[in-house]
Amino acid sequence: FQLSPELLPLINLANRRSCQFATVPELKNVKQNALCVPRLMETHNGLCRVFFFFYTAVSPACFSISFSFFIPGSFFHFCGYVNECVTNTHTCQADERCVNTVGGFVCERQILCSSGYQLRNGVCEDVNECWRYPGRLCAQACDNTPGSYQCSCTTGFSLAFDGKNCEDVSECDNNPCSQECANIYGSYQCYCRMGYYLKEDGHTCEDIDECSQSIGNLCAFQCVNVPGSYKCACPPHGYSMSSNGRTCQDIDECAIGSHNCSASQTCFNIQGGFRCLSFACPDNYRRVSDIRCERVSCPNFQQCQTMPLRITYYQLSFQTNIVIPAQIFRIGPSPAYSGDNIIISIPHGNEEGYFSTRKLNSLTGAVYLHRQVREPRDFLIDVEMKLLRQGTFTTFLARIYVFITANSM
Ligand SMILES: [Ca+2]
Ligand SMILES: [Ca+2]
Ligand SMILES: [Ca+2]
Repeated sequence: FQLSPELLPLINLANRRSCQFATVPELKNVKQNALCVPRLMETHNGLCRVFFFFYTAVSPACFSISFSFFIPGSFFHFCGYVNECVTNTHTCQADERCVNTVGGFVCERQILCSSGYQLRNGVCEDVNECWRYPGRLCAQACDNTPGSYQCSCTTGFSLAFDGKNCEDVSECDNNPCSQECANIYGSYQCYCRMGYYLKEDGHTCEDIDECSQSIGNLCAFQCVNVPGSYKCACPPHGYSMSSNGRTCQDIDECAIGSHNCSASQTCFNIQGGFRCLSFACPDNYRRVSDIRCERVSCPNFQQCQTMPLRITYYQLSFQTNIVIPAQIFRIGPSPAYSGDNIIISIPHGNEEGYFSTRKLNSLTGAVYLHRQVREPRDFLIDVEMKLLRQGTFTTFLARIYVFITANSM
């Protein structure tokens, strides 16, 4: 048989690179293609199908083509196929890809995906670089974006210039703290100077009210809160601050001369103040010292026994927290002789009963404060001692100023 000439260009090209030829007779009437050998024969619906392979001149490869014909018979049926994509007989556009098929070809649209995209099922899909290269692209966080990705950093870090690494933010440069700031890796810490505390917002320093926080033992008298610290204060008059800054000490007005006592008065310093005392001697007495008056004369024996022979002034100062009963004064004859006996009493100044007397022995009497004096207060008590010596009474009077002052502070 003979191939029709119009078929020859179609089989002129091959798309196969190796062939194995069966030992079957040559078909010499296809000379133009150098060689054509049947490779395989099979029966098909009573037909014998022969596959021929043609060598081509242009390419040392084979092109398969099948012929079908009857045995015996005088005609054959051409049912081969041609690769239109190779023979450039396709009609695909320049941006389309020709795909050979049995009996024809299809044109596939050439889809070129831009970088960051990949073709999947005919569409360009974004590549998730963060999933594809986990932990390799970004130092901290990787965020996929359409067509690309973006590195990001957690709070406290900023993206470095390389777009990959994260650098600690120096937050303190922007003065976020109301007082002191310490930069730390990935964060920062505010802290406060002494006397301040950091509020819950972590940024603001607030003065510590030391006075309200301590249980009243910072200052002896009064605590005054000041920003960043506290101060102790003393009463406005009569006291000065001690060198320890906590306690108040009495000002000795008598010693420093800041009192206002007259020349005839005696200044007596007490806790928190001073007193101007007058030691006047009554009629019929003469002054024998700064604190003592002596009787000049007595008109009769009776009066000599009851009028004090001597009046002596004393000043005592106690604080309101004195533990009672407290022995505050002792009195006795001087000199004393055996056989002496005394009687002690408080004829004046004890109307409210704060004081009492007791005889310790025949020669000694004592004065007690036996009731608590709650507020600072001045007393002037007369303590009378009657001395019985050799059958005769002699009276002595101790005139005692008792100043109950505020507790030291
Ligand atoms: Ca930092
Ligand atoms: Ca304070
Ligand atoms: Ca004083």
